[in-house]
Amino acid sequence: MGNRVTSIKDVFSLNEGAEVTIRGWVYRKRELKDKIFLIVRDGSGIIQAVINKSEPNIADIVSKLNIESSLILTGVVKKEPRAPGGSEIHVKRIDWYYVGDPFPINEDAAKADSEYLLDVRHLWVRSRRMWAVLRIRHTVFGAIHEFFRSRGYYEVQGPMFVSAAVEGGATLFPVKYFDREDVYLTQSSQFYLEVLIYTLEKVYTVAPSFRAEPSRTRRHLTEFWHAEAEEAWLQFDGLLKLLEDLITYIVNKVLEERQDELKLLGRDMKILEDVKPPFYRVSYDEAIEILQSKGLKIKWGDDIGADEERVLTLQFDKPVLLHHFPEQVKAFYHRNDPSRPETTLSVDVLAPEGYGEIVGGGERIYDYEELLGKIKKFGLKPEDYDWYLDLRRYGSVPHAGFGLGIDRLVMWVCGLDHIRDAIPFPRDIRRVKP
Ligand code: NSS
Repeated sequence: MGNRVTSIKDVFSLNEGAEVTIRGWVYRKRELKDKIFLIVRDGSGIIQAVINKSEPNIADIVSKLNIESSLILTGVVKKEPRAPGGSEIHVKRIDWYYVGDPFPINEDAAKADSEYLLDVRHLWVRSRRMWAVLRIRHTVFGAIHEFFRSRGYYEVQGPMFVSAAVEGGATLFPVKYFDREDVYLTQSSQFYLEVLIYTLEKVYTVAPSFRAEPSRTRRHLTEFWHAEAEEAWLQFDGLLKLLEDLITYIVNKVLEERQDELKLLGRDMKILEDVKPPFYRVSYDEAIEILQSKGLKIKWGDDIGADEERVLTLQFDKPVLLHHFPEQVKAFYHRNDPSRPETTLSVDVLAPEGYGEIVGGGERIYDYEELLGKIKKFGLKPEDYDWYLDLRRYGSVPHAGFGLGIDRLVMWVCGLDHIRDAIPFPRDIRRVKP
């Protein structure tokens, strides 16, 4: 194992005749009369390795190898236009190997059975598709941090154990917390970010959020990754621009770093290339009109759910800023628009192509009496929100913020059908394993 090892992706820039050592896993194996072809993968890519059966000591080992057996091999680079990537390795030596059991996933058969692939997720992550998604996801997380840090936001952390709902009681997860009965997993770090703007002004966090979502859908997890930001003095227009800039930044970063992965997933790149400010701005009122004109039974005051978002966003080739929702469809903390108090200074970002909501945000109520009144109007208990109300008692300022569902964003950027393929270990009502 002492030889210098080359990453597979770097082999393609070597000249014909160079000797290389690579290490990885058998991705495909094809045996002919006089040769064995292996496709070997490592963390960086795949390459074809050719074993000549006239070298029995090598061929004997290789014929024992299964899909996903691990190995280290040394050989000579040869240019071969028919091989993936244009080069292959003619194997001179197997330096180390681990045969293991026959791999239980037959990729082609498995595609039809998504439940099976979830059962063997700990093995399915080795597939080319998951490899591509995970690399894109890595770039998305990195881009989020770069964006906020380059604009002077401080990264902060809120607790995961909390004692009150941010987004309504229906999806709260109770936790067995010693002898207490009022402890839950957090639905959002928003209220803690609101606390922290009074010391740092501009804050963000990237953390899990939890929702007891009672049904399995294409876009709901019970545990999802949430990028949230909050900013003192930020008002509605500034918030909309911030969202356009953030999403544009992330998508550009993926286009810059992850062309190969997007191609492997068959993603329509044109849609991503067109993601630039300004996004479409559609008011709730306009959305209701569009939906009614499409024949949907919906009236002013109804919530716009997944089905409606799908109809709406199939009309658009760029993200949509859907704004000014009625008071009754948005959480209590949203500030009512002073010029039209039955609506709120709220915004959802909808991804195009039918994907729908990826962000929820808005201006927050900063006046003490106004917030207390709304808590009561929504039938909530002021004592559950005592410290949140306190923020309005000491030097309150106008402020705004949002939460971006990172798994939903990854799902859209990758063009996936289901959110559970956007995260390595998805959690839903039925599944907490592997
Ligand atoms: O409920 S949200 O719309 N808004 C909030 O939680 C605010 N408290 C965030 C804030 O302003 N700081 O959720 C925000 C986003 C939403 O747009 C989705 O993209 C995502 O979080 N989200 C989810 N993703 C996956 N699965 C589930 N169940 C889920 N729920 C929300």
